[in-house]
Amino acid sequence: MSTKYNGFDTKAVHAGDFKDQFGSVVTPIYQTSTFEFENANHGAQLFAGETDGFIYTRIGNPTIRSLEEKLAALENAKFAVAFASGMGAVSALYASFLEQSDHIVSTAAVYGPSRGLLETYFKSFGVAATFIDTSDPFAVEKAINGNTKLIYIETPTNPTITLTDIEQVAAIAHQYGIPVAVDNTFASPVLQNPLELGADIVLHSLTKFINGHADIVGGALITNDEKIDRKFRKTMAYFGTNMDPHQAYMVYRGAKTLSLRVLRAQENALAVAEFLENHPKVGWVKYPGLKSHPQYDLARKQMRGPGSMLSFGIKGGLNAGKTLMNSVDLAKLAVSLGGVETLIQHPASMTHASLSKEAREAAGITDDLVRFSVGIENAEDIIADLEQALNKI
Ligand code: LCS
Repeated sequence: MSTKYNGFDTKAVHAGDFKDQFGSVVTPIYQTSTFEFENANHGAQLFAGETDGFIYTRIGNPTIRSLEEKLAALENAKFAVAFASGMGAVSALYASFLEQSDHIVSTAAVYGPSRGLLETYFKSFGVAATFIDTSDPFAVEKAINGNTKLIYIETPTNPTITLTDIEQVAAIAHQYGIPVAVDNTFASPVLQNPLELGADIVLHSLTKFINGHADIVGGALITNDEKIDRKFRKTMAYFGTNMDPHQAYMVYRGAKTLSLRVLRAQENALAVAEFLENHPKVGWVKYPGLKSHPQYDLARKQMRGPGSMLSFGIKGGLNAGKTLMNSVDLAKLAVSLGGVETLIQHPASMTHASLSKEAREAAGITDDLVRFSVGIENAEDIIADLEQALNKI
């Protein structure tokens, strides 16, 4: 594709495509673990990095490269590395930046395992971590010490839907020469591009919006910095957290409709959030598209839309929430998010159960919090389902 066509949807459909000898319109799955060298010299040149090409699928593969090019294009970035899962990307991010005695500052309400990994394995390797409410940029500055090597924020957070001002955190971090990585999974590149707001690295769980069909897991790290990209690729190859070609093909295919899905789900989410906010059995609703969200203005500043993830609390706490989750019919009681189907789950007993109750409460993950990932079904059906389930409480 010529670089003169630069619209988001054009890139979603075409970026990463290449012409093969048969004129395939769709990027094929190169289902091969290894690649034949033309001769001994060619093999040596590939290993020395003196010529472009493929050696072995753990290190690189044409289908995976196509996906990486598409992902980089969607974040207006130069480089992307695809991983076996979002957690594969998270672990490669940590392993690329953190050595013994180093320190990381992160959002208290990050995805549970992103925090759990630091509190277990990386702690035992001698890496210290401070978890704070990064929605207060000054708290970030206070948490920085002489050993801080990475600031890792998630915005909006899973599941508290709290925002962090990426521009402000990046400005503070860069005064101390510290890189900033942003988990952009909840917003997707349709609604937010952290690199353009000053971040150095973007992380995605591709399992969510980018693939969008709840049929594959995957992850990515995206950057404009070639040295950082090389580090990620090396970490991926050593740890073996690479994606496989079939997985890459699936994500490549799903990503073509990314903005159609995200915008439709967002339209539905606003209708659902308004319905919930006006329902007498609902205690509170957290959705960046509602004026009641404490960071409504920040959402308008750094996001192109509020997305389709929301959390809410039912009056009557966990038991009432359990009745709701057991009574929904159209919405599925399942973890994960960002797919075409509406999902409901309870973070305190599911996705964030690995955190202590104190850590959960400090991060705002209360026992009554229900997380709702709004799909692309008809809004009136999603609302009718919630209404009948709320009537059972
Ligand atoms: N980052 C965020 C914000 C996530 O929500 C998840 C997964 C990950 C990273 C990890 O990605 P994965 O390895 O699963 O591709 N979030 C999940 C959730 O909320 N429910 O199930 C998985």
